[in-house]
Amino acid sequence: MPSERDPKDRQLDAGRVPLDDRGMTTDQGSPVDHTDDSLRAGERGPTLMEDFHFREKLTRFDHERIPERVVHARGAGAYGTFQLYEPLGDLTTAAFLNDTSKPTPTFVRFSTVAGSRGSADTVRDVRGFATKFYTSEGNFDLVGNNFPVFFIQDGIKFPDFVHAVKPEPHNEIPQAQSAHDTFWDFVQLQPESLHMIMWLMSDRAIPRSFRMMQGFGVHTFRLVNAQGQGTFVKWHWRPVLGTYSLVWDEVLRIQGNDPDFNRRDLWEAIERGAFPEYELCVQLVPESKEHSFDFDLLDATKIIPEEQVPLRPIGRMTLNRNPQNFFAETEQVAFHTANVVPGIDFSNDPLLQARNFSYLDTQLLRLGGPNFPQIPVNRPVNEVRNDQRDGFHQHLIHESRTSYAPNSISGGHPMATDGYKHYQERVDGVKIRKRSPSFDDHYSQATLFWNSMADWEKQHIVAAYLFELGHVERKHIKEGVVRHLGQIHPDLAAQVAEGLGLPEPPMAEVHANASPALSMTGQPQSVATRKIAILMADGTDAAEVTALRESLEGKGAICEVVAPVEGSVGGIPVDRQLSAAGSVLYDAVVAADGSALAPLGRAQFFVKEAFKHGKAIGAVGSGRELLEAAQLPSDVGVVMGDGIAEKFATAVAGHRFYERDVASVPA
Ligand code: HDD
Repeated sequence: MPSERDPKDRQLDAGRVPLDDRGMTTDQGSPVDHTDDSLRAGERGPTLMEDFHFREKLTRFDHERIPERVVHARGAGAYGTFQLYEPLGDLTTAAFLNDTSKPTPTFVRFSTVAGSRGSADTVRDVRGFATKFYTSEGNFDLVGNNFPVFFIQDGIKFPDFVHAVKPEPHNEIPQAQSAHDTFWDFVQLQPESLHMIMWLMSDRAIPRSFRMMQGFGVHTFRLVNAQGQGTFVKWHWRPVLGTYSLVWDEVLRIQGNDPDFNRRDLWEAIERGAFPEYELCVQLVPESKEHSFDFDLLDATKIIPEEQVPLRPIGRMTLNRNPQNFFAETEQVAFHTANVVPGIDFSNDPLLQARNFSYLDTQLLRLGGPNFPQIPVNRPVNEVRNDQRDGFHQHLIHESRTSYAPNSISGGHPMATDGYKHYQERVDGVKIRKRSPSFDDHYSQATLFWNSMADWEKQHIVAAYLFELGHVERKHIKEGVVRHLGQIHPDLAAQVAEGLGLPEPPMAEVHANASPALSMTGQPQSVATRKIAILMADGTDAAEVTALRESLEGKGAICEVVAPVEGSVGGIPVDRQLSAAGSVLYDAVVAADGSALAPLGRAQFFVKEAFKHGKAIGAVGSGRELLEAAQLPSDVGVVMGDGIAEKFATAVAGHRFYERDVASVPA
């Protein structure tokens, strides 16, 4: 727990129900003496209507569910704090971006987009990264994703896009997958989606952890200073641990081993005190430079390359507290792009404008009426005072005898005072249902993305296209997508066409520009919070294992002993039984025994699978025999012998050895 409780945490106390030893009551507070049998006429007779406890209990149960979010239904949340580095008064009046003396409380919800509430975490999908800042001037919601661009340019296409990616309407198949006909039909007919699709086919779509992914506000927003001067801004979250991903084959297996993989990882890290941290950065564009790019700042399918406008770090968020009740907090939290504070404003991005309608609208349905801002997780920390009244689930008792303005009876209160001022932008235009020609280029930045990838990233992108289009039944859809790939890059198009057994499409002449910041190579490296399985069995040299383990744990790694039988091995407690553990739940493996484990197919598979997924593998003592039995070649990231502690730690910190040739490894 953080040493000092923040204002949001203290405010939540009013809604908290501590567990104590007082007796059970009904919802009306009447004591209950028996809850296991309904009231009936005779031991074998019918249940009586009079049994109010029975009726209340069943009714409450029947009404437990609320509609899941139409997108981003599956998510996990955490509270945190945001600490500003230096006042930004030259750019914005926002109080929380000017006051460095105290941190701003936050709540973050991470999510997948397409799947239902109970779907697996590790699917190929965009991840939501929504942050509520509880500022002294009200809530500011930064409702972002882990990709900096989006599928469509105008929010009026959002229902079409979501209908296409969701399970197909006749049989509700497939769950939480984009690998099906309707999604790719939408893509081939809507080329504005192609840049986003490049991100979706990359490993960015399968993050190792919510703690190891970036976040983006996507749209161009506006900061406004005290002089009323505007500056365009793009918001970025940068994870302190670096941006890392899983590999596709691993993802498929994690879904069975632990469908809650990302949610559990976040929860456990916070419980352990390894608080996830993200740096908030901004890209700033003066209004005078609005038209100095070869794309439109209002087009949400485009990035501003970091090499063109560098990121300026402005503060750091630390997630330090898990919610106490999933439904009350994580399910009921309600984000809205239009929740802004003075000094932060919108741009005319048509996607953002649509969102500014949609989020409030959806919360009214999902949370059952207009009083959802009173739900504890949604309440701003500053007091709410206005003439809004009544509605379902009103919790407040307004004492004022008036609820209109102006009034003379209540002294005119509450009075509109100095507050949010919309940016003074001159707007002039004819009513027209048409996109600006500056939104027309759908290929250049998809090419930029491809050009910026390392070889292993390109291979993974090709493999992803083949997996996805391999699940598409209609040939004309595959052909349509491949035609677009010919406009993105001939190398990409040729490989995908070949894999699908299709002729090469017409190839465009493409540019060779790259933005190195788009590649996931060169991330900060650390062993901290990496999960390592130590495979042991009776006969393991416990002293050698203990020395390695202490060294790794000293660097912040999490080691778990995996053994064929629960209990302990050589006095070291076993954390997980081999038959209940998959290598895919770990970042790296140490084989610490050979004689007992080498004959076991499951142990051999464990190390072989880890090898296939590019993970660091260490061997101590007779552990080498297990690697031999699994026929593992000596390769990069397979370490043993003298100085293993340091060598292995360096290998684990490197995340994955993508350069290994694993195509023929049969795990
Ligand atoms: Fe959205 C939820 C992010 C476009 C309409 N969106 C939602 C969430 C995130 C995003 C992170 C989950 C919030 C939570 O955890 O509760 N959405 C984005 C981003 C977009 C985007 C980064 C593009 C840049 N969204 C978008 C458009 C529309 C919506 C264009 C509609 C016009 N989004 C919604 C929604 C949701 C939602 C239907 C579902 C549940 C909710 O809002 O609270 O209103």
